[in-house]
Amino acid sequence: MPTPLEKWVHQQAELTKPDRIHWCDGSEEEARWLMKVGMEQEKINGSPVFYLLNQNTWPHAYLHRSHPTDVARTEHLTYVCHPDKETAGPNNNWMEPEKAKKMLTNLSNGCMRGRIMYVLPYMMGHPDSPFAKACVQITDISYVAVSMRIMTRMSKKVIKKIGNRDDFVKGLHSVGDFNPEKRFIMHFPDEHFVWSIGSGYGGNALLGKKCFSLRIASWLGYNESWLAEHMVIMGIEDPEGNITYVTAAMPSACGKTNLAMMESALPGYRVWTIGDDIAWLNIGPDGNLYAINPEIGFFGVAPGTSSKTNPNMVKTLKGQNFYPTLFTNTALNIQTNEPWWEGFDVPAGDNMADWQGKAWVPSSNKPAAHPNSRFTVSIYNTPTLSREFDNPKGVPISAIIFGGRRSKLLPLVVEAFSWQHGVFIGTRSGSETTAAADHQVGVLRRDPMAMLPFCGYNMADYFRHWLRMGSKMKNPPKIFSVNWFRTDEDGNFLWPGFGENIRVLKWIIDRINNRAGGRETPIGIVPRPEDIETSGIDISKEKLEKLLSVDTREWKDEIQDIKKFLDSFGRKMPSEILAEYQKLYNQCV
Ligand code: SAT
Ligand code: MN
Repeated sequence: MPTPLEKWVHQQAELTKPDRIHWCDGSEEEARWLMKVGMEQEKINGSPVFYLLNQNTWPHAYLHRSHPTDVARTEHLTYVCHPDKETAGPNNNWMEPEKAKKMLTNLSNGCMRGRIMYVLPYMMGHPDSPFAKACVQITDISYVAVSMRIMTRMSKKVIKKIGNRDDFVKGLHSVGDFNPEKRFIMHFPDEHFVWSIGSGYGGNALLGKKCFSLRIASWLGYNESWLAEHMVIMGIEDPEGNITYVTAAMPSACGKTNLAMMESALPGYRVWTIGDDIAWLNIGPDGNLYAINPEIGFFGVAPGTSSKTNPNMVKTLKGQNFYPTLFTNTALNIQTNEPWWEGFDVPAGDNMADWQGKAWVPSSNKPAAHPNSRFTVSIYNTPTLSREFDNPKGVPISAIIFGGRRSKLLPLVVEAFSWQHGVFIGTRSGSETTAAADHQVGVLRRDPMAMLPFCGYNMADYFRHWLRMGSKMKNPPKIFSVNWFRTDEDGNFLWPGFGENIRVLKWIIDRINNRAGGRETPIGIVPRPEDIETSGIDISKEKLEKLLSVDTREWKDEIQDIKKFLDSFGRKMPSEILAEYQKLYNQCV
């Protein structure tokens, strides 16, 4: 008798018609074979899937060039197919599930002809963790199979674990013909199923990542009393050796990965990395909140990564573990056969190829690496990896931080008055756009909890779920907001950022331990200049005062904009959030 898993794989093969099926076991030998298939057999746009890079300077590194139209997540083609539109909410594209499946069945008919179907059994979370989930993804390209092996715990043991069960997490992926017109990323939350066609890019194709671990997992969390969040998890060690664990949610281009691996500028303090993208948060038997990172790799943005901005990531990328390290759409120094991107440690060479493999010179007025070029690398290479990383129970969380890029208005750091006030801060948080993405620069986009593109159900219900979670915990974490990006009148950053951010984290952990002062303002508790450790840093008192100032007159426009945003979720918006809004309004207007 075939198992439900075997039956499911067989059905997908009947539809997609691959030349053959390969069940992956996650071994090193298999990874070597996958790289070979990608270098010698499979093609994208007539070119190989992988190129071997300089193995002396970049051990186990390979370059991948995507299809030129396939360089980022495609949010407008991403759907969450709940039975009714209201459950998906105004924050998601929605299609009636049967209609979506009919359309995808047509697009998938024969889409794997001439290709290998890879069956990838993997866990999100440590296999011994009560919070881990057994998953299987099907794909038809070596790049995705290898990337999943780096990002998740892929092993044939998962097949045993699934056994005769039918409720495993399912993902069906095909690159199709890379046609952006026929590209869809469809989620069926009640079936734990993601169906994706037409793209090989990270979040569109590595279905364990944003698709399952955030969109579908957030829906599971809503129904099962836990949270799936777009958050960094890190431990902060103080000079006495105590480690405080915190999570932080930030939209892209706010330095989330750099924060997770920060090299502290304050002597005696260290940051330990647990995750840079996704946190699953569960209430433990002791009533405290615990976090696990369901992933085991980084899928990070290359441009701007250097020994100055993130020395630990550079060490990670050059690490010796056997897990191939992939560079996607970076430039290539043809002379040295090394990857290169804007902002890296060394200048561009004389003989360069851009991300599409075309000749490039520094005077070309386009960047050589794609602005969203990426690396995929094992977290086990990280010099700052926390020793709790593989702890199946996770780490106890003492603070939750919401970050954003705001040139005005928001102080360097604010502590919420309460859990409810903190949820309001998360709800109204957002970030100004940067030049890295191709939209207008400096426009504020609200992105509650940095989850707007990733919440797999109605966000008003999600806010209610957050409020409910707070009341279930014995000691809910304190909630903070941070903003490293406040500028002066001339547009210069007031705060040096990077390793100096530890000074802000120090205030946060001192607040948790009742060791630091602060002053009450209408928007929360803000440190006074003397509450921030400034030994060994050259920052004027005026600058620090400006960084920590709250001017209620400036908040008038902001308050109107917050109201407009809250209203966009309609009558489902929880009254507790509206009450917090009203308090802010009364104090500022
Ligand atoms: O594609 S990912 O979601 O993994 C990365 C990103 O585009 O934000
Ligand atoms: Mn992310």
